[in-house]
Amino acid sequence: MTMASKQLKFGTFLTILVVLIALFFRHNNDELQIRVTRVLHGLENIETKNEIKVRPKVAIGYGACTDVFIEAKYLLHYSSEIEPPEHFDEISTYEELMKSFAYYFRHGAASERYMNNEKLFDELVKKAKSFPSSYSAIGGNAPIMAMRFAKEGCDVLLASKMTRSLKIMIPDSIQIVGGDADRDDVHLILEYKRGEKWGPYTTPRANRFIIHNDANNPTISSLEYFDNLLPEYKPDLFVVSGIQMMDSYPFGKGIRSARIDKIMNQMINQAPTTKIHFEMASFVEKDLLVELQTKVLPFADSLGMNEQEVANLYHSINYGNVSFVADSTPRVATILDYMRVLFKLIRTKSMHVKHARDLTRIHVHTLAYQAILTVKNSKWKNTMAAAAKASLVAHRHVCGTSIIDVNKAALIMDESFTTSKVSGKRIPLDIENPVSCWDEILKANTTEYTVEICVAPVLVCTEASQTAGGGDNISSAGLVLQI
Ligand SMILES: *[C@@H]1O[C@H](CO)[C@@H](O)[C@H](O)[C@H]1NC(C)=O
Ligand SMILES: *[C@@H]1O[C@H](CO)[C@@H](O)[C@H](O)[C@H]1NC(C)=O
Ligand SMILES: CC(=O)N[C@H]1CO[C@H](CO)[C@@H](O)[C@@H]1O
Repeated sequence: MTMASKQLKFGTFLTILVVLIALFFRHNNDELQIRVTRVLHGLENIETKNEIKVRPKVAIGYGACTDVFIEAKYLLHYSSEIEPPEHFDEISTYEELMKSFAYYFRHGAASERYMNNEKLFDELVKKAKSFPSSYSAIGGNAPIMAMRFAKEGCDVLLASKMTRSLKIMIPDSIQIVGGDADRDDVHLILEYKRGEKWGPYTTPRANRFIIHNDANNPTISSLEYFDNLLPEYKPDLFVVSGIQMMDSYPFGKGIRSARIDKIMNQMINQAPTTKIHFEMASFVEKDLLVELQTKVLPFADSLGMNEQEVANLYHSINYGNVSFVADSTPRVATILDYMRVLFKLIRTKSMHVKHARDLTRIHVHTLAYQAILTVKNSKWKNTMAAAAKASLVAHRHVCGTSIIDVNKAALIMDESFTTSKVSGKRIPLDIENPVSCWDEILKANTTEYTVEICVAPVLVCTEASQTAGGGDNISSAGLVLQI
């Protein structure tokens, strides 16, 4: 055999091998796409079977801001001088900003921090706005939740103090109370994509780091407007959010405590027919977390939070310490165990609290799945549909589309999951009926409660266009089918 024909043979062999490998991957890809398509249809079936019938009334507090979005890498340039990464409760210098950003970025953990240096903050906002890719939108938990509820057909009352120019960005169907601000609070949202590199760090998921220098939001200035209106409006659902803006409170802890007392009273004063939901957020101050536990959590029927916030609440209630970052892609078993412990602890602690409500719902949203726990035969209906809807909205929001393209969707939840790290059973993900629900008995002190737990896989958006506000859209989407 000549050298040339040997090479030819080897060449042919190589070609065949490449073709085979390609076929194998294509086959695998096709199979993956079929899976994604089936899960999508399964979720959509459950979602549409349960459309909202009457026009529920929803009241949402508190606050608003202008969100300025910028890709983090444009604004922050890594330098080895910032090592090591470090967490700061509040940020006062550029160096602290870089250290904090690195701290959260390497874990892909969402964070929201107060910057007490107004001059630096304004400079950063100005610089961010100078990039053509930067854009602004209305932000804050309350307005985003309000807009989602309105989009889903609810009648909405929103408590926010904002400028007239910001009010214009809110649909007319939403009634806003809270007065006019001279200047809107700005939140600078530094976004990054999954797998992005920053210096030596690679982030495991798309997320955002938010800095702000709020003057209005921390005072919850719109609260009093609700005192006058709510008794008349009689909402079906009252949502409490935006309290994390009091973290690193600039006006003194005594004043803050008095404001939180007012929030507590506002919750207590609602009619029993009004369901109350509290939306958690990124809290880092221990004192504020303690106040949340005594003055807010006992008076809510429902709690909503992400994977970071559930870990933080668990550590703060269980051990009294704060968790700044947690696994950004936790196993289902870990999250469900947190939810069980939180349910038991909050129920037990609330037993002797005057005017306390019975916690009957916990929703945790993560990148890969939605988990909702409700007490059976409580005021919350359609838990399975709510999990499906939350999951679909998670994709729609992050991809910025209302029609899901299976080419931009990935299923990252495993083919089966365990329900608990302690004594869980294994549940396979059924792609035709993707939302898994089951009943469990949970014991809080000596009382037994039957709860329903539903887990829905998220079709993760592989081309993230927006992560901020995701949690708000998702939480509202889950609530809307349950009220
Ligand atoms: C809080 O304390 C507990 C008990 O000492 C410990 O197991 C846990 O890791 C701590 N959590 C954080 C976030 O520091
Ligand atoms: C737990 O139950 C016991 C026995 O019924 C009771 O004495 C105790 O006060 C309860 N603890 C709480 C926090 O409710
Ligand atoms: C996908 C989606 O509907 N996202 C929405 C999240 O909420 C904001 C505020 O309501 C909307 O602008 C987004 O369109």
